[in-house]
Amino acid sequence: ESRNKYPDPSTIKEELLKKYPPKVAKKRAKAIVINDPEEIPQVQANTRTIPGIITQRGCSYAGCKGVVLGPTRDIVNLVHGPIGCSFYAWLTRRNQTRPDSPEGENYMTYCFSTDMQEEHVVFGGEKKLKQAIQEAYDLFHPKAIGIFSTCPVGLIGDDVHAVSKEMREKLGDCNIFGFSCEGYKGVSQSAGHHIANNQVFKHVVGLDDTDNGGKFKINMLGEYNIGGDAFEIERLLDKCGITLVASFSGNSTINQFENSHTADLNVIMCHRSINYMAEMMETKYGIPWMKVNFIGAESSAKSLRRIARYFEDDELMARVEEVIAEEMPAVDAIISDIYPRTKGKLAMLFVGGSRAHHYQELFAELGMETLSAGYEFGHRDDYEGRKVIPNIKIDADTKNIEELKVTADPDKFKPRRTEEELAKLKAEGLDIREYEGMMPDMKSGSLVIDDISHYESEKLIELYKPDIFCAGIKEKYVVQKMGVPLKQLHSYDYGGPYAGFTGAMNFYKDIDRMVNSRVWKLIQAPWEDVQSELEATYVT
Ligand code: CFM
Ligand code: HCA
Repeated sequence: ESRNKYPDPSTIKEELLKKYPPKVAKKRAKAIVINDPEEIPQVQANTRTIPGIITQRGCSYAGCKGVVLGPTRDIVNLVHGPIGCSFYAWLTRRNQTRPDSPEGENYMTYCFSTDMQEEHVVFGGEKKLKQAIQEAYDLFHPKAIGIFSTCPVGLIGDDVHAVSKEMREKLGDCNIFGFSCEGYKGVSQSAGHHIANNQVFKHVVGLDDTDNGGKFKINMLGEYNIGGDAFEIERLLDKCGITLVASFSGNSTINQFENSHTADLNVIMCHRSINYMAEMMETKYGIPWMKVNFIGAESSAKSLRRIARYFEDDELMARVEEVIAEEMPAVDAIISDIYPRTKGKLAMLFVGGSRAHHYQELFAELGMETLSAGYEFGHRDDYEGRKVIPNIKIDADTKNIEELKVTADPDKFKPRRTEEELAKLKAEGLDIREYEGMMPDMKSGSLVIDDISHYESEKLIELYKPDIFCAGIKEKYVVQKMGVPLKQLHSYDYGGPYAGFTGAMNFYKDIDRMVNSRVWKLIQAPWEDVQSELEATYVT
């Protein structure tokens, strides 16, 4: 067993905490747990980062503007704030887009901002915001404009919702809505996801009742088309004869959102960022939701089967089996070539709120083990699983959740599946409410670390020397200077898609190249050059 050559996990945990002042060590100890899949320990998550620790986290504005609304192509995303907030969020996420026609609207490449100056911070920026909305409207005549608040907006009290309403009424044919997603709200991107979900549900979902046909109609939630992942999933759904009504929000349009309540099932890829939408759509329109995972060939097959089972249609189930049988041989051929070179290698994943779990599957398919993993901003259910924490409630990050749960016309929107039908499906082996978190899938003794600090990652790498470390751009070059390759699981570096069967094959090849390149051995890690090491001590 490869992991035997390491000190036991409690010693490693002690090492990670040793340098911290006692109060910090006490807090961090709750976020570093030694996994036991049989008896899942409780992990501290979704709490405020300790000031002074270098976190990987981002802000609420990033979660709202960048993550959830960013990949929608025909909404003008206008940032109300100083230019830096726009500039540093401009095309930094690799969400791909493919407009329906060359003339099709696509505002993704633009950077819309009110360019707030000191004058607006002092005297108020609402007038400037109205001008910016008018200007965007005159230039592009978009179907919709979203307004995103940055920190100063909340501090000076500009009312983006009132401005949105006023301009919506004035312009008449443009849906305008605001997001109070000031960066400081909540403790991470996670609060921004929630705010985005609420406002899109309130102002957009349900506006277009058109039935566009299709026998098996689903929405794909929490899939943002990074590196073209959604295109690969769409290819598979298409092949199976499953109709995608809306995608939240990879390569999406505002009309998809408006029409999304006509679907029969919501399937969720990234539960962390979009569960609120799923819950609200179930309450208001009777659309059940179910967790899927298209990362990994086996998981993709399982997800397609789950969708087919939900519809209880023999033809669909047979078609899904055919598609899997068609796709798998190419995957198996690549695995058998690469496996001997990757087997037994060790990975560590510290990413976001879902990928640090999902990508463990892909590594497992290559015979690689994940020694340690954690989310930046996941919640306890993302770690411990829905089985362990049943009936998790939507967090009350935002106050208006009850008001959003107004019930739609019961004649038009009946539950797509009654409680009895769902119970029957469950008895037959499809529990649509079931999903695993990270920890039930990880080995006993693995270290699960929430909101890992920069110091902790360096120490972990020094102690474990993994064959690959997965994180983001802020970590990439620091880690590589230690002689360990870093795979960005946010942007996929320049690669992808990694979803579905084609994606899995792309991933295997990229990882093979990275972990087997000899270049890493030529780098001298800081701990190998004792001379240059400067011992630092924390102030207590
Ligand atoms: Fe969901 Fe995402 Fe992720 Fe996320 Fe993100 Fe992202 Fe991520 Mo970066 S929505 S939680 S807030 S899967 S942007 S596409 S890669 S941290 S693991
Ligand atoms: C965000 C976006 C991000 C950042 C990625 C990174 C992304 O959190 O605001 O740190 O490399 O996926 O683009 O998560």
